[in-house]
Amino acid sequence: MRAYWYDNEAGVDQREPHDSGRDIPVDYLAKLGVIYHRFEKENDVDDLAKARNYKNQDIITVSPEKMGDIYEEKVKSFFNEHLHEDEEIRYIRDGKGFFDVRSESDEWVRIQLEKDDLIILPAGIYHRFTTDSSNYIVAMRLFKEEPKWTPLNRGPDVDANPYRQEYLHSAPA
Ligand code: KMT
Ligand code: NI
Repeated sequence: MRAYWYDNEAGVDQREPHDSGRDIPVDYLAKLGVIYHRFEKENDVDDLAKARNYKNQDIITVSPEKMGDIYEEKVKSFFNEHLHEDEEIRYIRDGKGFFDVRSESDEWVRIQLEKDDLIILPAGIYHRFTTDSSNYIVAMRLFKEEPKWTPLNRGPDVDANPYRQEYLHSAPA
């Protein structure tokens, strides 16, 4: 895992690093409510899932080989800024990718994840995802009961969403 400020350079593919060269420490992520773990044993994930009342999981492969024609479309849609009304846990099993989350001052924080990295994004945080230029990631997605993955894209209505408001009043630095 490595976190850094996104460079916001326009006209450069989202899958490029967009590395400003300014690193971000893991405890700053914690202030945003973003929890990071490196788990080399799947047992550790089972323990975390139990402790947080997660009961289900699946595995998604995001790659052109697996997704075929809809790959590019999927990658674009994962990159729309959105939030969820539930926390989002992703445990990377292979490949690499980027989760971008908004800082308390609304800047993009880019979090580069690879195999054995696990991230918990709190409900209500604005974020987006992309593969990197290798176009390949395998991730375990954990969920409590029903998967509640509906992305709520950023806009005035979603800014007013109670989960967004609760997040703003709890986590940020
Ligand atoms: C998300 O929330 O955007 C995703 O689940 C993307 C695929 S998981 C690497
Ligand atoms: Ni999401």
